[in-house]
Amino acid sequence: MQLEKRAEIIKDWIYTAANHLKENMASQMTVEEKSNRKDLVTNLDKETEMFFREQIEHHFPGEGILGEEHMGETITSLDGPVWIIDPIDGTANFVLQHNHFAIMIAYFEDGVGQIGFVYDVMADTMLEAIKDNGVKINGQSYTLPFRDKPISDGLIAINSSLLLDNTYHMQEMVQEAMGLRLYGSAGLELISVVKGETLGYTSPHLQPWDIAAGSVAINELGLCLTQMSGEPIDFMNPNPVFVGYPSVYKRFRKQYETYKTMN
Ligand code: 2AM
Ligand code: CA
Ligand code: CA
Ligand code: CA
Repeated sequence: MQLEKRAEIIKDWIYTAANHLKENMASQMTVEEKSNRKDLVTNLDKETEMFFREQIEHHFPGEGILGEEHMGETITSLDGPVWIIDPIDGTANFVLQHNHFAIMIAYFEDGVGQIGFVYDVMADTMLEAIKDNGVKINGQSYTLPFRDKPISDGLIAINSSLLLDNTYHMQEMVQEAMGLRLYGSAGLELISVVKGETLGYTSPHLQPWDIAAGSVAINELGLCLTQMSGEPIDFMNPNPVFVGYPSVYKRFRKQYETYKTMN
């Protein structure tokens, strides 16, 4: 099936799932802790992942699925067709704010991102990317507002643990930038970079489902995204990540290379 056709099907699933979340988040939410009291999951995260898995198994039987909440079989390699799902990105925001969370779905073939959707549910912003076919926001073709800007001319986002521990002296990046913004959802951070609202984002431990969908848009637009070391993202394991416009990405990398042996 053509990627464009697949993308239309995925978009329908996402709107259906988003309506379910909006209808149920005020009254039907139960919250559990995962690894610690700040790492949450709700029944709605699990139901949403189950919904996507059922749709994939029905429409695309036999294709691999990697989902954050592990609601079914998982994959052992990225060979062939693979779906990477984050049913709710920004679960803490979902629980505490009922706002500022995203649904993210990526479709990969042999380890290469083909389709990526990041949907900011409450803002109703649908970021859609298809490899070699560009990026759309809410159905409109999207191009970057500028090719590049230095860190001194814009805002940046840094994961709060990197900032609090001042890992790689990351606070220096905040001093150089116009300011700091933290959204609490990797997906919304990536939308913000795509729109040019922030120039870069870094986080020490992003899972494949945190970046798979956004990576398709980032690549398509020619923005920079790698592990902190400069190695390509590993979509089977957690990654320390730098993403951004070229100058800010290079500035992050320089900071990392300067201070990596001191942390
Ligand atoms: P999540 O809400 O899907 O778990 C919050 O800073 C961002 O980091 C969110 O995108 C969140 O995704 C992600 N994240 C990854 N691992 C996390 C963890 N162990 N605890 C909380 N957030 C995590
Ligand atoms: Ca989570
Ligand atoms: Ca996530
Ligand atoms: Ca999640």
